Amino acid sequence: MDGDRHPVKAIQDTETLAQRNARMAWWRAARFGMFIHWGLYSTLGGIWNGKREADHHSGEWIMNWDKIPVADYENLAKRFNPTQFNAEQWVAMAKASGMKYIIITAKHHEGFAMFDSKVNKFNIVDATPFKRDPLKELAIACQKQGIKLGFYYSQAQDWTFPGGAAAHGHWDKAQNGSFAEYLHNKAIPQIEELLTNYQQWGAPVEMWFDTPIDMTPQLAGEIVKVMNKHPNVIWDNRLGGGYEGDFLTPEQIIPPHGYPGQDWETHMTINNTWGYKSYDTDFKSVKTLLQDLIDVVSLGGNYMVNVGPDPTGVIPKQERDQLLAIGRWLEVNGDAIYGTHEGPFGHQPGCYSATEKDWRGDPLWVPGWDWRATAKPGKVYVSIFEWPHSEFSLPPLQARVTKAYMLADSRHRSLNFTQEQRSIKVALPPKAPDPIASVLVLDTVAGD
Ligand code: FHN
Repeated sequence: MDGDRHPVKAIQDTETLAQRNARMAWWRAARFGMFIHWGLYSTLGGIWNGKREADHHSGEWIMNWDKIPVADYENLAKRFNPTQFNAEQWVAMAKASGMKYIIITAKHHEGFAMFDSKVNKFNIVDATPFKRDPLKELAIACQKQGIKLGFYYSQAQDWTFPGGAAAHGHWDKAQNGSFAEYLHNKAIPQIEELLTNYQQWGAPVEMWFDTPIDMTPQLAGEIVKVMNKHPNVIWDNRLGGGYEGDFLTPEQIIPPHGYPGQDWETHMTINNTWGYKSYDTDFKSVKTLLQDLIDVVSLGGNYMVNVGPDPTGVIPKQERDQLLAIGRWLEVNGDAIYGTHEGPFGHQPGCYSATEKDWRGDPLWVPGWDWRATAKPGKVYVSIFEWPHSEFSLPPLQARVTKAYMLADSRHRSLNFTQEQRSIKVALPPKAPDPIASVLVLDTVAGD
């Protein structure tokens, strides 16, 4: 922590380890969350003036890519009427998918507030025919269904309010203004609204800041002052101004070795966009999503998968189907994920050999383990991706294994195993219980 350099000390600068562990406990146990990017951009679905955004352009950036004038963009609000939105259904879907928390965009870079804001009229209640506050409805539904709710807030970029930052620069004179005034007159008061208006329903548990363009230590410190009034609300590492927040945020990647000793969360799109694009059907398979979840948790991180609801308020069916399939796996195998941490064997991702070459002379691809391990006291969970045709062997373990069984076997029947100094060998059943990931459990006691 570089708390000495901060003009305003953040909770992370002053708390004890025990306090930090208590603050982070729910988040570390949760392991799997849902990101929701939903805003005015959803009404465009990636198409402006009949032209599709490039495949690598994310839907929520359409205003910036197409340099849409502020007045034209603001007009979109008049036709944003997501009458199919049903908070209960969204939350039930997240829950059935095994997700323990939801982070939704309260305001993305476009500057449109998806909540009832008294600070600025460019919001879903005042500027649209919909007139409802989805964040309030979600907060109520989340509380009822036992899911945690947090808010994404684009603190620096704001493409419709004068002075808001814009990556690649402003393109409309309506955007000209002072960044500090934008922060004082819009961002900070809206963050305060978000932190106080939903408290009665237990929200938010987390603030997710992003793209800290122009955030000086001084200006970030002003937001920290507000966050300090809500010490249990955790926040990510993208506030800016040198503040590290509570957790790292690898985006669209799984760091090959995790970040040992630190809290981190990989967040990932389900197709190639965060905000809805009507024509992006390049969805990741259930196998990829599920094995990524297991991979991330085996490295000690959280995994947050994004959905992009459409302008009517519906989460696209394919997104729902993929996630619900993961939920079905978690129903059987959730013990291998929730409340676990990285496994005891380290990690061996596939890589190109530094020394060996293939027949063409290119570096040889050395496959990593086709299993991943997670652990909690007295248990090691080995999620096997490729069912071995011969004996299954694991690296040595200091702890003594007392029993081996498949998690999917409701009777937890013991499997034969041997534990030697150099390896553990387990006689697995002939057929994999699951086509994507079958969990072998090792019960352990401290080694002699
Ligand atoms: O610009 C945003 C992007 O739209 C999206 O919200 C992602 C999620 O992490 N964050 C920014 C890019 O890093």
